[in-house]
Amino acid sequence: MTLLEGAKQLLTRGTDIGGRIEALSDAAEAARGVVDDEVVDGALAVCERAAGRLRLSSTHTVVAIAGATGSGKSSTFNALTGLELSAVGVRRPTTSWATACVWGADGAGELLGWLGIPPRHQTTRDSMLDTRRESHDLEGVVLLDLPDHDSTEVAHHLEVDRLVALADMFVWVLDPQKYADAAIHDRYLAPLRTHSEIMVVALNHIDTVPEERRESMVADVRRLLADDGLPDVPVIPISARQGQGLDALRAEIAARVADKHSTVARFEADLAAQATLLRDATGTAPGRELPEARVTALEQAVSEAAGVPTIVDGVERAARVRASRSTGWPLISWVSRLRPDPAKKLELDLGTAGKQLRGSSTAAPETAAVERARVDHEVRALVDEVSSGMGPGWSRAVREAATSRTSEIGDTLDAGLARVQLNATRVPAWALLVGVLQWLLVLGALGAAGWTVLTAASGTLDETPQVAGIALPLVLLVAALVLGLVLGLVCRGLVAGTAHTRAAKAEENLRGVVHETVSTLVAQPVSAVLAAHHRTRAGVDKVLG
Ligand SMILES: Nc1nc2c(ncn2[C@@H]2O[C@H](COP(=O)(O)OP(=O)(O)OP(=O)(O)O)[C@@H](O)[C@H]2O)c(=O)[nH]1
Ligand SMILES: [Mg+2]
Repeated sequence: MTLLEGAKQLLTRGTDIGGRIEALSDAAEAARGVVDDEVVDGALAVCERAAGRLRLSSTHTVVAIAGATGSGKSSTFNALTGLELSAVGVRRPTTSWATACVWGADGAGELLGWLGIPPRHQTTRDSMLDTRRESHDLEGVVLLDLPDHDSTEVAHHLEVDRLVALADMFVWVLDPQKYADAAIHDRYLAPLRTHSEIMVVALNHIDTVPEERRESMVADVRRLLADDGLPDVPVIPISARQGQGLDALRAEIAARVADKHSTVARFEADLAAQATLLRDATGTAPGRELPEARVTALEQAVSEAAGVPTIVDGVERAARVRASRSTGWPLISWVSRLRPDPAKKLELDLGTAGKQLRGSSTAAPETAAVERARVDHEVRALVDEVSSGMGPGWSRAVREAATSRTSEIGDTLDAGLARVQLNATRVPAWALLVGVLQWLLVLGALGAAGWTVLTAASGTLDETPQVAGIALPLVLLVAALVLGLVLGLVCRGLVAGTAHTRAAKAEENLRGVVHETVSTLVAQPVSAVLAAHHRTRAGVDKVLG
């Protein structure tokens, strides 16, 4: 079964810790590579442990007895089990491997295997055969006698750390000599301040403390625990050797085992602690999406830097000039051919579009620098807005996502813009037709003019047919000229409309390229980081409620 399946199965057990395990592991996976590995790995390890433990016997509670060497852990263990299972030694440290005693063995095998306690270190108290009252109280307990955490034996504290991470509940055994040792407070008690619900402290060797000093010593232990952030942990003075306080300790353990809450409480506390670390690393920013206005502003800056408005202008001018040359009155439009062709300038503008952004434009270096600075400014504004309130890892990830490919913008635009069909110089069919008509009118005018001149020279102009009292050649001449002029004027509006449409279409296509480029090189990478941040945020919030 996978971790997640295990977690889901838990949901059916009527608790939502499974959902929280899933939420934290999803949050951690999403933060991988952004937040410190230590935090991510810590969170995933807890998820794995919690899912592993919660799949196993829920009728058993693992209670670990931990403390310094010689504090009397084994003595306490033996006193609680009523057996001499664990060696109590004079030579320190005595206990090297954890020993387990189980009250009620049904279903405990797998749990003990998961805890890594070999069978030779396991004992079962079958409460059915046991008539002692206290044995019933501890039904379902898996009591562990741990090695010390403070001897020079590295293997000992490795074993302690391993089992401290797995136990459902702790009995910390302190003794009058060493109860204030930094070793236990700094290394175990204070870091477990989120786990106070599953802790009991036993102040052992109380028989060696004069009666009148006991109370103040217990108060001193309470004060130290409060300093560790554990003000509510019960402190029970005991003597494992003489039996004082053992009933109270047993009752305390039994009470917690009875409410069956410890197992879940332990991992709830672990999940919350890891989620807090992850939240601290993630910052206060809520999950957010890429603000559209920022992307639009960036696209605008890139468009201008690439000279899109200039190109669009050029398209409009070129389209207008080409079409008016065709539709205008030939005798006038012919003059316009003497002026430079805007299409040539358009080609030039297109050629420099991407270069401007790459910084290799030779046309106007100052303008190019200003435009590039504007693009950089927009990228920075986007990064600032998006990453405000984020932890350093996430801010860095956003900045990297936004800037790592900005140097490619110039080349990508070049390639994209080159593919755009500007359609600036193609003269529309109707304009060609008008052009033909214009030339026919010119020919007509020339014919009429010739006729007029010839007949006038031979004095026969008056003999030609008359239209409203005017000689036909003259009428035809004037009609051809006027028609040509009027046609030219009428077509101007159409030409302007065509040029405008072409320019609008070109602008749409060019801006499409800019959009695509900005999207691929900036917006999408940033959005991916934001989506991961959102997942982490949501997971962490779910765990922390
Ligand atoms: N007077 C007195 N002696 C005790 C008490 N509890 C334990 N001892 C003695 O203290 C010594 C150490 O006890 P252990 O139970 O072996 O201590 P431990 O914590 O298991 O030690 P390690 O296994 O080395 O970590 C033994 O000699 C015990 O007899 C107590 O409450 N009073
Ligand atoms: Mg021992």
